[in-house]
Amino acid sequence: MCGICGCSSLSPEPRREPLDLSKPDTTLVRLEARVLGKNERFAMENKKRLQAERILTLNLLSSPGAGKTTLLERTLEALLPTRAVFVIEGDQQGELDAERVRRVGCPVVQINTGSGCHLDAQQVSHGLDALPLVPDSLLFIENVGNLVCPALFDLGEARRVVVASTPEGDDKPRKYPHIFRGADVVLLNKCDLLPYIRFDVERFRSMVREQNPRAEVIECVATQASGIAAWLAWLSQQGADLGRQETRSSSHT
Ligand SMILES: Nc1nc2c(ncn2[C@@H]2O[C@H](COP(=O)(O)OP(=O)(O)OP(=O)(O)O)[C@@H](O)[C@H]2O)c(=O)[nH]1
Ligand SMILES: [Mg+2]
Repeated sequence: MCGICGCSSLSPEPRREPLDLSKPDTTLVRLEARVLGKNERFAMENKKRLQAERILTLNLLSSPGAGKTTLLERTLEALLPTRAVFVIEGDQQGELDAERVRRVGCPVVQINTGSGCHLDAQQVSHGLDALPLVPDSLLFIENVGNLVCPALFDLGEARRVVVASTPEGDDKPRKYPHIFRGADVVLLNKCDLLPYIRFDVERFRSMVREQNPRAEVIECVATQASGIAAWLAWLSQQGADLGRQETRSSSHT
């Protein structure tokens, strides 16, 4: 699967069996610890840097084509008149998504992962260096379209946004649990297609709850900017919550 991290062999669940050094997968376990350990160090650095500048950072995750860039376009159109916003785009190859974001008028950097199937925290730290970031702003990171590997890699973000779309089927939260467990919010996109496909919104909502009771589910149609108001309200609440956390921690120092 991924030529960089070997993530087809990574397991996000803690291993229950004691490690038997005579078993052939010991090298894989060591590699796993090393890859994730290195990522954690970069993620921590990114987080410190972003928190110091009060930059609310959101990691956008979905399968390929669920509508992340379309949602970003609508979001940027709404926010850019009053907020400083930045975008890091992750794709295996090309600049197509960065060009779309640039057309809306937002500073953006494209990261190409080559054979890699997710962004990692070190790549994001290079992205941070390349952007003209300013304090009290917003940063969206559009991850590579993939419901599996990006769930394992903390980028230093404050919030995770999972975009699901109706043509993918209502069973995805149960089949790809890790990505849904890590979500702070789930956007159910392409709801305009509901009359034409078999998708039970209540079944989807209950499967999200099963994995992650705290994640709000927002139905939307990114192409028509429908549901965007609820998403923007959620976003502005996150900014307020982070502001309160900062005030609390600075009053304790
Ligand atoms: N019908 C419908 N189509 C949508 C909607 N949102 C996005 N699309 C279409 O879905 C396709 C993929 O949208 P993108 O926004 O590029 O999806 P993405 O998640 O950014 O894709 P990758 O970056 O390749 O993973 C495009 O043809 C969009 O026009 C929606 O709400 N309804
Ligand atoms: Mg995209």
